[in-house]
Amino acid sequence: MTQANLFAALRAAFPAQLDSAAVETDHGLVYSWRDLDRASAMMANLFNGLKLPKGSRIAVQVEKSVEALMLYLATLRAGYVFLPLNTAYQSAEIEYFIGNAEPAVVVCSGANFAWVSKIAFKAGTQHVFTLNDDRTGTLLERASQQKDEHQIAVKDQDDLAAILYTSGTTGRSKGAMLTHGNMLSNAQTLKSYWGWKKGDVLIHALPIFHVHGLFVAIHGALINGSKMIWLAKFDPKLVIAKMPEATVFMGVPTLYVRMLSEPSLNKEAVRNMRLFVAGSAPLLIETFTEWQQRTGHTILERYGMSETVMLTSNPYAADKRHKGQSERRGGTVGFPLPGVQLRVQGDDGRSLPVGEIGNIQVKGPNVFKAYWRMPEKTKEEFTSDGFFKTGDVGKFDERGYVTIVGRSKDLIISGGYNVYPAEIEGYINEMPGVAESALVGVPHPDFGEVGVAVVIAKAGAQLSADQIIASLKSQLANFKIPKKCFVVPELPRKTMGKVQKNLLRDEHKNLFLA
Ligand code: MCA
Ligand code: AMP
Repeated sequence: MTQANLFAALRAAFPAQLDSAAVETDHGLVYSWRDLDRASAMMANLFNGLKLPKGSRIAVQVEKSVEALMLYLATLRAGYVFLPLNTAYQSAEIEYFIGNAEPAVVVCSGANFAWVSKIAFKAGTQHVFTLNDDRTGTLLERASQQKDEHQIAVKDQDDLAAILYTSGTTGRSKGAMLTHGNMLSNAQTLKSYWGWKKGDVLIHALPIFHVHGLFVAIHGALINGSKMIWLAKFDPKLVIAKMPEATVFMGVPTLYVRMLSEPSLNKEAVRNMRLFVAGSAPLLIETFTEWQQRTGHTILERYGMSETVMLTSNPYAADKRHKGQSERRGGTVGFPLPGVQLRVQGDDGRSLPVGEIGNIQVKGPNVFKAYWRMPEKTKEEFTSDGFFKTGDVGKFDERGYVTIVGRSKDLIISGGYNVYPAEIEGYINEMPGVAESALVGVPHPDFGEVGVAVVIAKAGAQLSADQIIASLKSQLANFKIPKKCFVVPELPRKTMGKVQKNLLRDEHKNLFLA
């Protein structure tokens, strides 16, 4: 078997000068490439010493730190499966993920150890470690006793590297199983498509539990041997202040909106920057244009999913496949990446001509293997000829650019995080006195889109919108909480009884706009 471990490829790209800086933090700490290598080796040796079964999942819910990055690398290196979890998730959410994935190892922050370990041990997890963002925790204590050399586990390209949970329109979250081959092929494609070059420095300001921050940004820098300026949290002033030392930035649209509100964002601040990438949610044309005017840079928008990593991108330079076009067109997500097949189909399964709007389907080395332990769901989401149904709706234009015009899946993307109405409605419907509810996404100047809940009371019941929100807050991750809740006598319906969410969206569309 040839070595297809993603870590082996990343490690091979480390610069020869291992003592040079690989990561610099906002606290002034500098980690060398040798530090990344040694620490990931020590953690990998710790995991190997635990004699975990093949394919073991390592579930991680920790604050962002360089040690958390090392933990990700160690998991790949030792050949186990990384399962990142949003730090905002509360106990019911964590209980579901741990129960479903049955990880052999769970790593959490010391502050959450009591409740997380209880859930983990109940689910049969053998090992629970802690890792804090101040370089403390039992994971580091135990790893420090290990050897700092480690033989990278040999992996096939089809072997699992990570599971990313993503919700569906109905039912519980599904774990998208991504392989070493999925991620390596995507990282290599992006390295060349985005023109990564010697001397590039990335500002990393995204969370590291989703595809954008964990894969696109980290793999992009590491596979190019590029230094990262590592910010624990996004802070617009700090990012702008760091720009003169950097060349590449990646962010969800909200980050660009927030930076545009800073007077310090100007051409002088971005003088050394080479590339600004946006994705995870639609970038408004206003943001695209304002950014161009203020900085002289054209944001490169791309499109991806947890199940597929990156799918399309606006060109960085002339794209030979498309008559040498190099224009980054606002409002589009660019061309299918090299190696990715993307088609637009009608509901009847017919491939649609240029300009017609339909369902986006994709195929390629980047597309995930299956949903974790959900063969039926996996089957439903693929066509008979092997294309994955993205649930996004879009079109091609005559020049080959893809535009996403909407989604067939009931999903709200708020500040780059996905909120599934079905999940929130499920919680609201469980509350005493609630007959029914509907959650819709409406435009928001900061988050792009936010959820608004519309709730019907049972006959004779008195409901308070504030109490509904308070009750949700006690159970769910904060970004999922509707920004507004209305208790109303009835919901608009079609003749068949289906709630007309488009009418609710329309009714509330100006709620957060000036
Ligand atoms: C925070 N809040 C939010 C969100 N974030 N509300 C709605 N949507 C959000 N995204 C609320 C909190 O509930 C809280 O409300 C208040 O804002 C302050 O919380 P805090 O954590 O301090 O907020 P923040 O630090 O300002 O965070 C905003 C953020 C963050 C920086 C935009 O949401 C973020 O990092 N987003 C990026 C997500 C991301 O990486 N997505 C990539 C997914 P209260 O005070 O009422 O409790 S990967 C993906 O989609 C794919 C595949 C792709 O294509 O990339
Ligand atoms: P997830 O897999 O949960 O991270 O979310 C993936 C979804 O994010 C996609 O199916 C799209 O709906 C959306 N998405 C990602 N990038 C873009 C983009 N550039 N424009 C519009 N939607 C996007």
